[in-house]
Amino acid sequence: RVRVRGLNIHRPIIYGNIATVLTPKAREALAATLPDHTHTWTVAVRGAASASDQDTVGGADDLSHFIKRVTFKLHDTYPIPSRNVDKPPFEITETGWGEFEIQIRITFVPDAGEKPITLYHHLKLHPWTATGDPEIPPLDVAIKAGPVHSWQYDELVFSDPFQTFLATLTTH
Ligand code: SLL
Repeated sequence: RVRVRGLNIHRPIIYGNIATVLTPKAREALAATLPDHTHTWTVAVRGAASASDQDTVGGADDLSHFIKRVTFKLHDTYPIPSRNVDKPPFEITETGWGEFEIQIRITFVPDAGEKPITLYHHLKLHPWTATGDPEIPPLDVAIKAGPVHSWQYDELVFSDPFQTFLATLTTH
């Protein structure tokens, strides 16, 4: 296994969440089992390639050629809080009532010879208010504000990559 010394190869990603207030119908459906749930949300890791690249099937947004698994560790109030996703889209959709820190562990393909990395994302459900008021806005205010997005940009850096792994990265 030959390493290409002195080379850093970067892959841009975004990770974070979108959250929306449950519709009255969705709340009704959950009323018997999870009456306190107010929001639906999706936490995800995605490639941050340009929009035009993302239109290409299997193009630059496909992280699966170097990511083997993403493990999302949710709050302990969730059944089976540790959730593995082994193929794109690397995301989990859930419902809930509260914000918490999500641990996102990225495991790379064996060929990469890279240790897993861990990212942290604060699940955001409630919209920012103009006043910066820390109070949770009432649901009718949140509905008017629309979906909440909270995303962070990062770059995965592979240093001195194995030759075969470099070939995998650069041919995708
Ligand atoms: C808080 N520290 O108190 C946080 C905890 C936990 C969120 C938030 C539902 C889990 C379930 C859920 O939204 N948990 O019952 O399925 O705000």
